[in-house]
Amino acid sequence: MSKDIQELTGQQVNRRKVVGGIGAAATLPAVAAMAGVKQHAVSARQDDLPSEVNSIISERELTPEDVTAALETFMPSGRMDDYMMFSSSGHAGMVFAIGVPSMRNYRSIAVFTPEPWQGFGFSDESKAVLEQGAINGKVMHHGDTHHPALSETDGDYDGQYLFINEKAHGRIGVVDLSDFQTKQLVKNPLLVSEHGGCFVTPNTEYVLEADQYPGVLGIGNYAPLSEFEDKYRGLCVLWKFDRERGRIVHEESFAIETPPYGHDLGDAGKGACDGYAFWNTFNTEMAYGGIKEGNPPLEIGASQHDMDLMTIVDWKKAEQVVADGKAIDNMGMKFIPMDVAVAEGLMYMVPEPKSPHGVDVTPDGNFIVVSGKLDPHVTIFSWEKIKAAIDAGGYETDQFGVPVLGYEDCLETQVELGLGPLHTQYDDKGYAYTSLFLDSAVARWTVGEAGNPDSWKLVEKLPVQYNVGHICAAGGDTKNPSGRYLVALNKWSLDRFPPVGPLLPQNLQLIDIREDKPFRALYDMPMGYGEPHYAQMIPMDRLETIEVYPQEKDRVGWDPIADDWHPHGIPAGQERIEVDGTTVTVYMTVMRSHFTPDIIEVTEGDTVTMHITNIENAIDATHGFVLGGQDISLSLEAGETETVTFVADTAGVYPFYCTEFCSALHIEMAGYFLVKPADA
Ligand code: CUK
Ligand code: CUA
Repeated sequence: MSKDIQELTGQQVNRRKVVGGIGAAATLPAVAAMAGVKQHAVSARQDDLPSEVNSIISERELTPEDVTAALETFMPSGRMDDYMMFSSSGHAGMVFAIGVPSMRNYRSIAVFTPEPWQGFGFSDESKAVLEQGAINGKVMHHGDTHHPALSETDGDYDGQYLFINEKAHGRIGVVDLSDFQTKQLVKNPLLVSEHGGCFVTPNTEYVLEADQYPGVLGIGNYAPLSEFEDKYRGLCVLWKFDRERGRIVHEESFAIETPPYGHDLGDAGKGACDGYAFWNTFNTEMAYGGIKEGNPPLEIGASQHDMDLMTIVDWKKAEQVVADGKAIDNMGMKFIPMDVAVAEGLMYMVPEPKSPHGVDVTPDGNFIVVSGKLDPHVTIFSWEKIKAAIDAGGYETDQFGVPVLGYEDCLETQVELGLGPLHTQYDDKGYAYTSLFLDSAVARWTVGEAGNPDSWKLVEKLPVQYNVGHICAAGGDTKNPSGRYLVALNKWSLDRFPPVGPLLPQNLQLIDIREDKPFRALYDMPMGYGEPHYAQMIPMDRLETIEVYPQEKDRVGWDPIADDWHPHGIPAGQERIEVDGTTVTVYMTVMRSHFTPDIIEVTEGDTVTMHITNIENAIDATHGFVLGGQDISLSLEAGETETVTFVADTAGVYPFYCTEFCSALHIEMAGYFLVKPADA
């Protein structure tokens, strides 16, 4: 390790150049201003740094690459990251908000599952959100989140909303990014599980998803597997988003019936192909397993054909078909039957290499890039050619009568990248990046020009650790990606981290994709939740969040889920307990460091409703409320009102207390909930 620290750390070199340029008499703040860093960042005595840094370098046996990677990702306390990445949490049904490049997890956002710190799923208001996602009346306590989708305006992330799909139950969650709060779940009534989503149209007119495994449409409807071809069907779903209200409108959403093929990932058209949506379709063999019945296992049965089919939906035309009253009602969902979709010319298919996974439209919308898990190429379709093939007419059809365009007619070119290509993202330098699951690598390749096959080229590959699924670049699926960082979301992490038993973390790796810098991994972020699948990254300055909930003179108590004043929010002085027979209603306020009232006495068997308002207006003045034995854990942010309703079913003495260390007297922020025996 003889390398001089000045060669190792660009920042250090810069700073010294600045010092030299302005003379030795420069003050530290002046140096800091010229170097573009905050004053606190240079408050250490500069002369001490090199030897101290050198000793850390030799102690830890760091290479020059390690040191620059450390500096690239280091955020001094109080310094903001450049980007926020919203990652799926996987089975936990949440979203994580992670800073890039520091790769620190700033927030979890409960979406599909109860989460005690946020109090999500414990208040009446948030329980009602979880109930929106109930299946057959049952509220689910897990959710398999896959694909977060940021809302877009004119094809760019606008920082207003985040949607995320849930594969196990075919649900979409709507998160408001002004307060990072889940406001709504929607459940498709036609199928239990879904996958091909969510992604948004360029102005977030619709949030799109599709089935993964076909079924009998209409949850609860039955047909044996022997009637798979006749009775089972797939779906492409367009959920209408009302941006003013910030909610999906079920009544204006619709589903399009498809053959019983599996759909995998999809993408909305933009630019040249705005108005269309694309879904990969696998298992055109319509295999359904049956190992004991003498059939091949599903994965073999579903891989017989050399080609599967990409589904193309003209959603603007579909919207018109619905407006013209040609959709029918199916279990409360507007529904375009397959024959109507074909007759109206809003659904087409194109053959594609078998077992496709990801489909990703290029930033300009001129090309559609498809990756097949069993094909070492990415296959690039030309939108111009697809459009020409659609306009030409005279189609072949599949056995369900859906038009199938000619593969060669639509193909632009193929690029051989390696084994197991899955998902593609783009940057602003004309590169595409594709994850290679089997190679455990990320490929960088050039997005070329129409009619010039030589312009499409593999540039380089970077090993990642290991078994990469999705990758995420800033704005990587938008019209305007930005090209500094890429995150690989890896499934396996053996040999990366200390032993934690047989269930290992997932590994998110931060990769430098600047053109003039080595293409390399900068940081490993183990994630003790799985499996995250996909993430989207937005410049930090596009997020505009509130700091406390709205308050007015004499008015306090906001319901974040209703986005309105809570009907039972109260200011200080109006706290009370109302008793009406066996019904007890408590109007409580909280502020540092007490609950008012702090003694509540009821009779065994009473139904108790508590409306609790945090009357603080200081940033970060959150109080918690737990009441043992009743499964109650609330998080009350400044200005918020929440309600809990329960039956005081067991006599006894139950302390309640605040769960956030809110003040020096936080431990004393407590009260007694007394339940008198009914016969006392
Ligand atoms: S699927 Cu998971 S790695 Cu749901 Cu996006 Cu490809
Ligand atoms: Cu309020 Cu601790």
